Amino acid sequence: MHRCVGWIALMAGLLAAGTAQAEGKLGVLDAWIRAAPPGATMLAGYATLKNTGDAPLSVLTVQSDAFRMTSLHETVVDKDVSKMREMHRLVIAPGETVQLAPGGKHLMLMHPRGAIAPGQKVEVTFLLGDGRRVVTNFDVVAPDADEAGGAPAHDHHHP
Ligand SMILES: [Cu+2]
Repeated sequence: MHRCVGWIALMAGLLAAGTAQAEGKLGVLDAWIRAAPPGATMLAGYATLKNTGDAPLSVLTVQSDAFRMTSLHETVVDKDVSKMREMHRLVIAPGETVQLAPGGKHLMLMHPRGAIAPGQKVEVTFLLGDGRRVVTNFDVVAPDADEAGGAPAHDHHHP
């Protein structure tokens, strides 16, 4: 009897351990950086982030050797005024997709170390809450190309 209970407890322990291994997996799609005029100090990056794993994942921030300062921003409208603020943790549920897009959440890329020209690829690393890093290449795209479909007139823009 007691041995039997112990066996069940052991099995339960193994099952719990199995569950603990569940983890979120970050997929980054359609990653691009909006090209800016030479000398621009603020650029923005956009992408579709998808959690393809079976547990929530959190993105803490981004890093790139191509810029001196990088962060995750979101745009909020407060009394008709569009403002940006830093996001310190972007949580993505299993199976969920989060769009980083003009006028919304974006990568804030400041003070490029060199020219960022259309056609170039820029490596960006996403830092996850559990310490993992996801390295992605972002395509630098000229604004004309991405706005062919007609972006909102009061699109979020950087000074
Ligand atoms: Cu911003």
